[in-house]
Amino acid sequence: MDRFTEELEPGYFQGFAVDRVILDEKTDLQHLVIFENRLFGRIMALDGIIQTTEKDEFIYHEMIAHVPLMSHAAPRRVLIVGGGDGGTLREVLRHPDVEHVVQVEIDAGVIDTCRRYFPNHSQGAFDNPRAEIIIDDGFDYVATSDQRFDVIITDSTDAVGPGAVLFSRDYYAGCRRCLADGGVLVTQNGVAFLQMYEVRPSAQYFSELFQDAHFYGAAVPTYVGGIMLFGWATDDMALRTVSIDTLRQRYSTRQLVTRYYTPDLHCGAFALPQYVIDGIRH
Ligand code: AG3
Repeated sequence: MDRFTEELEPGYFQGFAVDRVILDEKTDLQHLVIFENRLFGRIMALDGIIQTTEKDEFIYHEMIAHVPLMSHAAPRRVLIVGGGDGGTLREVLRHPDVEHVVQVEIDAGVIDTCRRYFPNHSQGAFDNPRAEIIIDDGFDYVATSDQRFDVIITDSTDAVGPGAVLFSRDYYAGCRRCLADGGVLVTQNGVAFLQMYEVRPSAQYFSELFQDAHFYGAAVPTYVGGIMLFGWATDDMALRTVSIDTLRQRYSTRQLVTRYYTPDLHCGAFALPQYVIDGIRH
């Protein structure tokens, strides 16, 4: 293999030079490939779709974690569904108020492999005493758990394979029952321009189940095709409009150090292009 080609949507490709294949294996659930590229460092793909790279992972992980956690005045309990590379867990644990994080990942093979080949993603987070790792189906977990969380983050693959159920109405309803008062759900919702078919049903379900249903965006180079969207669902209308001064205050009190996220960007990320607004209108 001298070139890795990702074809997220038929008819449009992105390609990477493969400078070295590091791993090519089947986990119990998915086809996992890791290779080295001169621009992006190590890259991991699951079932042919790029999940994370060493160079640009900070954008996605900071935005999926800090937007909900900074919106919340005191996030103590956090649930991560998926996120087997550990990047989201690493960012969540930066918040000093966080006392307990439950991470439910369906594929133990992804965690084991990423601990070894992407140590800078987790940076020891899996061994943090505040973290509890459960190998299970996130769909079942939110349907049955008696735990309640201030923030729930779905750090999933796209809506194919084992991740598909994490885009269902029943899953979102499960998340809602696991949210504490004033809690918020944030989800990985795909690249807007290419995957509106993935965004639209989520928008519909969020609006049926939650008082405030919206999305925010970030530009992640390897999730090619324009901005990617994160879903936002909560019954607390105030969370999305926390003032920039409050965010700046929290940023400094919590002593966050980030490379993409800023309080200004946090506010701006909720401003969506008109084609997205039209696409999620119900
Ligand atoms: N999961 C997000 C994968 C996005 C897939 N690609 C796409 N839609 N272009 C990433 C997991 C990182 N922890």
